[in-house]
Amino acid sequence: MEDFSTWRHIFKLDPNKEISDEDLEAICESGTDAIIVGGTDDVTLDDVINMLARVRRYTVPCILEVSNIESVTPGFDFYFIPMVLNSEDRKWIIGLHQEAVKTYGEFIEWEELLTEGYIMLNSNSKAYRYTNSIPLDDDDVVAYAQTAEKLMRLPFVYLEYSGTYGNPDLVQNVHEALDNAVLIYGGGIQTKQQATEMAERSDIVVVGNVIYEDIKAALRTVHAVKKVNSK
Ligand code: 1GP
Repeated sequence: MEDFSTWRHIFKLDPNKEISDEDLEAICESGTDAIIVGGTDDVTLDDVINMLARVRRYTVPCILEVSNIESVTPGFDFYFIPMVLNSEDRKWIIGLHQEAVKTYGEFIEWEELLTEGYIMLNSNSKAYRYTNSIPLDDDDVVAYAQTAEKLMRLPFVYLEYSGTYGNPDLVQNVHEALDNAVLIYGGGIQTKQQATEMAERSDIVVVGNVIYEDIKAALRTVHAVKKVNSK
């Protein structure tokens, strides 16, 4: 099994968005540690299967970040299961999870599942609104991260700024507050400098949107992250 504790950089591909074979090859062969296939809404089984088949031409580990039960398919290396810790709606914290276990429990390969304690931090993002997330002050964020690690013993804490660049000081504070959980930072990374700054303050940096806006800039984030020693 892949040792995700050594991962530093992940590209997130939206199964809903178009990407050319050439760009996909560049992403998969970039030296990134893994590819996450994931989106917010409108993720369909067809699109997920299509993306899996295309990424599987390369050796890079491929993860499905599960956003709905209907689009789950076998064949990924891991399944990341988000629990949105600052959602107001129990469905996003534990509800859909319980439903999925009830329906598909006997088919689940438990060791392939890894839970992410998601903390939504960009109130303008689709994911934040979609999951009925609520605003937090910095102390709340640190406490949620520690709750995820210490009480829930989740392997990942995910600071999700999707679509906007986050607050490096807050990311650093969260990182310092965690002992065991792997801290994932995602959101708004468009330059090498941003990638470096967040890599210095987290364990894994996730790069998404810029893949579709500026592929060369996206590829440059890999080296920027890899050369940083964190913690
Ligand atoms: C989204 O955290 C990821 O879930 C990455 O964010 O798309 O803004 O890079 P961006």
